[in-house]
Amino acid sequence: MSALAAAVADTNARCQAPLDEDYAHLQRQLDRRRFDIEALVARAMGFRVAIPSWGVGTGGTRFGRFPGPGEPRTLLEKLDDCGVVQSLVRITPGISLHIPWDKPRDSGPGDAASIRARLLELGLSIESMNSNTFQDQGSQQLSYKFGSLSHTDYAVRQQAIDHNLECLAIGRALGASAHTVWIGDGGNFPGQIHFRRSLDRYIESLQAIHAGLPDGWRLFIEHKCYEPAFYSTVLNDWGTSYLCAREVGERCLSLVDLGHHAPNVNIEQIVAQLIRLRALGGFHFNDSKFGDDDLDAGSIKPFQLFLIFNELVDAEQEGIPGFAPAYMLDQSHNVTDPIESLMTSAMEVVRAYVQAHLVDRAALAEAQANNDPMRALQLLKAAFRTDVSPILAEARVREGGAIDPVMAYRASGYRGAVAKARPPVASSGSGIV
Ligand SMILES: [Mn+2]
Repeated sequence: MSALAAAVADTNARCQAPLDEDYAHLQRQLDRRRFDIEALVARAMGFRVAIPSWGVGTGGTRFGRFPGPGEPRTLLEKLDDCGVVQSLVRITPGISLHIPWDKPRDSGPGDAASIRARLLELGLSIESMNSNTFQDQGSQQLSYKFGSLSHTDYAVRQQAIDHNLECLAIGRALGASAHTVWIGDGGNFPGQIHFRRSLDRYIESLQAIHAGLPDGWRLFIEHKCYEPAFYSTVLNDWGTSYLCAREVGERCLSLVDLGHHAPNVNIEQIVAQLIRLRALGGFHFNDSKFGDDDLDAGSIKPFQLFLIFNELVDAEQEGIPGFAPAYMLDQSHNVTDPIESLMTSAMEVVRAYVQAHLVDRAALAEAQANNDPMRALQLLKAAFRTDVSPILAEARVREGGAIDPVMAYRASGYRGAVAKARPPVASSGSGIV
């Protein structure tokens, strides 16, 4: 038995009796409220949120980066860490890759065949690809300093398009089915960029990428209100994203990264509007206090996360045609063990999903019809205040995971073991997009 499996068995044995007690109590409470706890366990077991390959390394800010011990140095090592997350929480089998950081080698360890074999061994799969035209890579001819897909120079735009097409080819070889484009294009000075023409060029470049999409793939475009450009950003908000997606093509959809909005923006309403417009492609979950996208999902504003899932579950239960958003974490781990942050965040996301199933939707519809805001809020709060932890733990146990993933992970000694096997490297291809 591996150290990890032994730690799961050992910690689960210690946590089982308290879990049984809490589960039985919650079952009585939910019976009274006419919710079927078994159905909720099934929902929790069926939930999926993908892990970004760059999330298993320490992130950083523009001021610095403080690497932790045992950081993965290669894609195979990143997959090993993702495998640890999945083996403990059991809802994260999907991985999102970043090119060029995760570009497979041409042959030998780290080539496409060895990556596919490792994925199979770990019970993981590649879900989506991410391009990178917000940095210059050593091998490229032209610089993205003044933009990529919207650059004024056709040759730079073509280089960025070719890079995205290469991501599609790599993703196809690894079994992915979606491609996400986030660009850093924008301006720092009034007058620097012709707003209308830069949008024209952006859309035209995306059309070329859309035309290269393999069968069955979806193209997600990710907006962000600022950073790295601080005066203007080409794809700055969800409305622009929606309108661009419509012009780009029918398989182009909007992706919502929670941290890519100005403070206090009503993200749950944006989510509902994109669902109404049949344009919601997916999510990058994280949390933020100011204007960043770096904090762990659910760590600052768990009620906001719940309200977002309230909209998603409402749409799911209504059976809206074509509603199939892709869920992924996208956050930067600067002061924690990335594996612990990813596990905790995945659990916060599924927590919000399960809590949203506890909204009495018939009563909510009645409160809305009667213009009774206090009753409406009470119904949402009743769901949000319910501690569904026993449901989540039960779902993990039934899938072979850990009742307390962080406790099991620490007991396994995994980080100490990989710290010995993986000496630090200067650059690990991690960060935030
Ligand atoms: Mn993102």
